[in-house]
This record gives sequence, C-alpha cells and structure tokens, in this order.
Amino acid sequence: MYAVTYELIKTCKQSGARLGVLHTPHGDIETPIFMPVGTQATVKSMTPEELKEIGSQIILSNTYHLYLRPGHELVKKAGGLHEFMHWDKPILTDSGGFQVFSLGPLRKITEEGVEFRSHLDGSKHFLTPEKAMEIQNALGSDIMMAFDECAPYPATKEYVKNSLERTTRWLERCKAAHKNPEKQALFGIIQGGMYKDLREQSAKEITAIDLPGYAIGGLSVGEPKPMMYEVLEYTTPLMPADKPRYLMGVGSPDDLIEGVIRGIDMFDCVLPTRIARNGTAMTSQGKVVVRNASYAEDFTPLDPECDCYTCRNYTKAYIRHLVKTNEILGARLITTHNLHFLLKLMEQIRQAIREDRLLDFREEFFRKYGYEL
Ligand code: PRF
Ligand code: ZN
Repeated sequence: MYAVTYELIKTCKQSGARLGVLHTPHGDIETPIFMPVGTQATVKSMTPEELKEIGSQIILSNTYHLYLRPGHELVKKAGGLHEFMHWDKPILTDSGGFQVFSLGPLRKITEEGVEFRSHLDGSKHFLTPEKAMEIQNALGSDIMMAFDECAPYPATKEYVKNSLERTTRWLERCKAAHKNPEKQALFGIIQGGMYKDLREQSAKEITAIDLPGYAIGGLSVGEPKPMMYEVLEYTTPLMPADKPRYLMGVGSPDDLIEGVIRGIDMFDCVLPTRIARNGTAMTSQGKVVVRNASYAEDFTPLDPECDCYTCRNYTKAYIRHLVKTNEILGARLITTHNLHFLLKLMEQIRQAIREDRLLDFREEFFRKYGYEL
C-alpha cells in the first residue's frame, strides 16, 4: 500500500478541472493546492504556526540544500525533517536534480548521475538516483521526487530525447532504491521539453512505472506562457486519472488558474515569498510594488479585498517604510500577505470547481487582476 493516495471528489462540468483529496501520513490535503517553498527547512521568515494560520496544508523543501547544510544525517538524528523544523503537516521534497542543473558550469552529467561543486564552498559531490533516495529517506518527507534532468529551454530535439530517456532510467533506479513505499511516496517526473512527441514518449514511459503520483517537469524554464499551456493540454490527458498531477515550479496566479483548468492538482513556486522580500505584493488588483514613491502617503492596506493579518493591521505607507529601511518585518508582512493571497486563490478555485463555474471564475479574476506577472 502506498503512503499517499489520491481521491477524486469531482470534476468541474464547465472546465474539466479536478477537485480531490490527497491522503498522506501527515494528514489530508485538499487539491488543487499550492505548496509554499521552504528550501532550507524554513519558509523564509514564517513560523509553522503562521503558515497554518494562513492555510498552508503542505510545504516543499529541497534535498540539495539540506544535504549540503546541515546534512541529511543530522536531520535524521533530529528525528526527521518534520521534527527538526517543527512542522507536523505534510512535506514534499524535491530531489535535487533541478537545483543541481541550475548550477550551470559547476556540474557534469553522466549516466551514473551528476557531479557538481557546492555553491557554498566549492566542494565536490556526486548525486545519483540512489543518493537522492537515501537523502530523502533520511529527511522523511511524505512525498519524495524522483531524480530527473530538467532540460534547458531552448534545447535541441536530440538533447531532450537523450535527456528524457535517461530520466526514465533514473526513475527505475529511484524506485529500486526506495526502501519504504508504505511510509514515503515517490513521484515520477515527466520531461520532454517543448516537443509534443517527446512529451508523449516521456509520459508513456514514466506512467508505465507504477507510482502513487506523477509530476510534469521542464516547464516554466523561459518558454512563452502559451507554449507551456499547450504542453499541459496534451500532457495531462496522458496521465492516470486516479493519481495526483504536480506541475513543478509554477505558481503565478494566472498559471495556477490555467494549470488547474488543464488538469493539474499540485503546484509550488518561490515567487510569492521571493517577490515579498523585495517589496512586491500580489493583490486582487494585480502587482503592487510597494517601494514605489506613489505609495509614500497611501494609508490603505496592500489589498482592499484581503483579510490577512497584514491587510487588517498595516498600511502601504508603513510597509513601504519598512521595505525601504530594510526592516525584517517588511518581508514578514508581505510574505504573509502573498502566501495568504495564493492560498485563498486556490480555495476560490476549489469552490468554483465544486460549483462547476471555474471558467467564469477565470474571466472574473483576470478582469480585475490583469494579465501581467
Ligand atoms: N524537475 C525537478 N524540480 C523542478 C523542476 C523539474 O523539472 C522544475 C521545472 N519548472 C522546477 N522544479 N526535479
Ligand atoms: Zn493581505
């Protein structure tokens, strides 16, 4: 029996989007869901209590970063990642594949795995499918991601084909090295770049390996948005309906809505937390760059429609002051608001699916929000 199972509750009659529940060892998650990113075993500046208050049901953390620092053995000694960071709800860990590939000239790919130099001290390491499983087993996440290669964009068809075929072989090795499928779920990752036949090949190969969930990787890597939507349109129908579908590294408000309409159940992205720290809020009226001089004497909240802790108690003028003086509280207040905004957007999406009106919701949302981001 798998550690994680997906229960389809209903599909939206207007859009085909899915409403479901993901059952995990640390509780149930309502889908579609957005997962805040806690790369270093912390969602930057937020306590777990604060995350729960704004409605986080699951968070994502990173194998690569925790392996380098503080080390997965140390986390294991602490009793696992949940215990170490005082978070008792579900955790998904990314495999490190994507992070290692982002190192550029610092890494070398072979059939065996990826050799790379630490971005911290330049020390040499070798990450393989087996090692990625060993690290994630030590961390004790509810959902572990397979070790894959995210091909760059653009890339030649030959490169992408070789890469996706290696990713399939790596998934087989991940599955063979995975010791406790009843405690931790392993998700496979479909690659294939922007090539339709290669996406079809990868989807076929990856979903032929029986696993409790599947992800789509290799998107939101610099391609135009309509291209990503097109890839989703032909890829999600090739994925099993009784398993969750996770679109990796995607989380702008427009992409969340468009992704759910194309059959995605799970998302993660650093966007809301990263832009918060440089003073940008996501609001029902679009982006608010609170640093701008126009907000110097604006004594209204970030978002007039928001009921988060930040919007109930603070003005743009005050938050702008905090951001401009580099005060920690500025980052905390905007992070709280941005995560609340995205998690509430997901709740609105789930409600619209329940009521078979997700296309109407999209239209209404974009009319107010605008299309930029
Ligand atoms: N693979 C993994 N993690 C990822 C991606 C991927 O392709 C992406 C692509 N947007 C984000 N995070 N393992
Ligand atoms: Zn708010």
